[in-house]
Amino acid sequence: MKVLIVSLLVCAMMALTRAAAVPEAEPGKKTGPLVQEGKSHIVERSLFCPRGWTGYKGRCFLYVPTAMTWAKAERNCQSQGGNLASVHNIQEYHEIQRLIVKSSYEYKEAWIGGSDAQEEGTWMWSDGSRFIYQNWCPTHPDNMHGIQHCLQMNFGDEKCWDDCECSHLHPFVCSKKI
Ligand SMILES: [Ca+2]
Ligand SMILES: [Ca+2]
Repeated sequence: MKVLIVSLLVCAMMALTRAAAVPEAEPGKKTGPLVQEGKSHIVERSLFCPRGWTGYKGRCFLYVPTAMTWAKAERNCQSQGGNLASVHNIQEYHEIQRLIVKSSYEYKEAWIGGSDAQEEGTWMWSDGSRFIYQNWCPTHPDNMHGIQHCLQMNFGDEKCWDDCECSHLHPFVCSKKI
């Protein structure tokens, strides 16, 4: 009897796990291909991002290796339905770093969406989200020569954030909501 109950429980758990792995289809909404069992949550969300973008916790990210000014980079992201990426915790930052390393095989300096160009010292994200999490390098932001208003990531040995002249040319990372 005990064996029967245990095997019934195992069956029920397997059925529940299977149900959780397959996203529910919403009527009228195009769904991505079915997710194979064992694939991670991250991969599952990528199915809902445009080709080439990587899904992470409700947003899609794209590393663009072409070097541009901060403003041109922001416009480029906008033309693809997004903005330069905002970052809200260390996990997201590491995920973006992984994207860059995967493409360029190094921790390349890159633009993300932080800027204090509107008012010195008041940092904002270009996607309108609140600027709370910060990963500045020691002694930065320093607004050197009074003209550093754009946020480059992967700076220095610690691969942290630096405020930099917005006219510098860097590759960049876009993000948009799924
Ligand atoms: Ca500044
Ligand atoms: Ca600086």
